[in-house]
Amino acid sequence: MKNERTNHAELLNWVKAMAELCTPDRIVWCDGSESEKKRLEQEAVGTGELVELNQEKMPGCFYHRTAVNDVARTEHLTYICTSKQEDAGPTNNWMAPEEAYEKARQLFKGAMKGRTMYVIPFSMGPIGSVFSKIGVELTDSIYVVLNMRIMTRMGTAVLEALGSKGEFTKCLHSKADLDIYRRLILHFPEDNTIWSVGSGYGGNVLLGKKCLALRIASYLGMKEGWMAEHMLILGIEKPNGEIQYVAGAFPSACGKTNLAMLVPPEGLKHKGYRIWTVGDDIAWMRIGKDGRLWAINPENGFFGVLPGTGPATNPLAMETIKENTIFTNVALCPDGTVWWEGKDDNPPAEAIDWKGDKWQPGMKDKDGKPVLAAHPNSRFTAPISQCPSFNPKIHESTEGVPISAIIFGGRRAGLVPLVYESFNWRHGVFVGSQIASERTAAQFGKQGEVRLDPMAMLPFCGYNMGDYFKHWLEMGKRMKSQPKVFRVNWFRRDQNGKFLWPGFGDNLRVLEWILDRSNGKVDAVETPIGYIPKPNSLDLTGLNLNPETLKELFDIDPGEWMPTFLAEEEFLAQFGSKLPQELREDLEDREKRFQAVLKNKH
Ligand code: TSX
Ligand code: MN
Repeated sequence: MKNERTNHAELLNWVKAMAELCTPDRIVWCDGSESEKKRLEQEAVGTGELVELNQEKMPGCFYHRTAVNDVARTEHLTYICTSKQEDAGPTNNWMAPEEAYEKARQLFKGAMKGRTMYVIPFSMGPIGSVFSKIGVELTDSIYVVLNMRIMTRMGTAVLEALGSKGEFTKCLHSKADLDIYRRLILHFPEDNTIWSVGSGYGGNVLLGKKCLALRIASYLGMKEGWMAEHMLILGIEKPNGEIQYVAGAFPSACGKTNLAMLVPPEGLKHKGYRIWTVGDDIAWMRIGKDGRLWAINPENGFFGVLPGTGPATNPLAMETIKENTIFTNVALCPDGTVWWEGKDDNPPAEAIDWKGDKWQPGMKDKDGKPVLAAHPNSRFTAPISQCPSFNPKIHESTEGVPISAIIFGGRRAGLVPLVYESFNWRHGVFVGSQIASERTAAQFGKQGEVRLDPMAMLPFCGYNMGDYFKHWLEMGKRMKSQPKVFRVNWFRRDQNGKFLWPGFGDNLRVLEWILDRSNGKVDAVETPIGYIPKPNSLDLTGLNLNPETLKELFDIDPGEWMPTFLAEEEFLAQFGSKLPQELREDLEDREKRFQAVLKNKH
């Protein structure tokens, strides 16, 4: 195959082989240019794949609907394909590579007939940074090309950086016939390859994101001595210009994007903090020459959930999505704008819902349940540069930013206090392994059920999680100075189900304590689970929080904690000999600390 854009023989051979398998009518190499974008948008509008939104009110914005059975990541169809099943571990679906390739080959065979195969060269991270990884995605979806163009650095510059011999992740995607029974999301870490077929939903098809930047990257990180984590990164700048950075892992539906775009609350305005949004989903972290942990956001945009996003919950997101944004699975209004639950209190009098049906406010289905205008997992795709708290210097920095603190969170109505600090890095790994979240109404399954999701990585770790915990412990040993590790819970409730903490911008009060602890500026109270703030250490200026509420927020009840230990022990036990001894000991040590508390009470 001859090509004027690249002389990378392996890349050219691979594109040729995949085209022979998928038999597209033509192959188009994407250059990332503005004219290419316009051309693809118009073509997709012509076929109905995209709807052009009201260009006066929403310049550069487009609308897309997925198939109704293709609205979220399909974890049961997602596989880690390593030669040994043990390397995928007990928490991943596993298939032997040869079997997986063979199964998928049947699905890819001729799947692009009558279609165009787009070749998308992309970089996760700034082109040329030691952090960065290059991928090439082949797809028959213009929606994928236009989304990848927002979510990654994409185009000719990437091919130039790749040169004639550079390494890249081979990403193959076809919508095929969008049949859920003919859908597979396959990862081949040993071949640096991803095959995704039968889906058009973002998390399954924007292969740079969850598939490459988390599953494949976590595997590469384990081999190469760095970390790929499901974390937001934010910078907190003080009036003296000093910025400190925090990375945070939260399971879905905990408001990670909201936290990444935090707006300081009125009561703290006088302190003059400025927040920089570095990333809202993924952090790649390496140990710097100074022995500290440094991080980048490998992405170039946001793929965020829309329902619940409005001026009150996330004003910066609302600014970010004013233009050049792709809206997926929300409601389409007659004036060519879009609406979703939580956008504002003015739903359109009539609209077309995410399924393509006529919709009116107050509509009920046959079971009497409200008909939603937007799917609960409807999304925006928007360039990170449009976020008011975006900082181009940080974003393009090839060194990344130094991480002062890592926070783990979850949605818990009880048990977990507003914030606590682990005793040390090793204990922080143990605390991260306990991360769990309650299902919300928006998720499939029983509401309120608590599911363990260590480091919020359960669906995204591309290898055995027992080895993953070991990798965390080893990274800690290699650092000269480790970030302090915290756990937070914005979602604690009182007996009447009322949230005890105002959350949102007021979370800065917690971040402030976290940084004070990291800087050794404030003492804390030791408890059996870690350190909590002294009664007057949190700045609650302007909050009107009553002392009883504050007490409840930090209550640590052995009668509530101790019955949760068994589920954690069972979860960790499934890793067998892969579970690091340190975590076994930390389980025992915690038990002993609680026993001691009980003894002192009597
Ligand atoms: O994102 C959230 N955060 C983090 C923000 C920086 N949410 C939304 C979760 C769904 C994605 C929150 N919801 C947070 C939070 O800190 N806290 C809560 C719970 C809550 C909801 C409403 C109120 C208080 C707490 N208050 C009123 O409604 C007035
Ligand atoms: Mn995520």
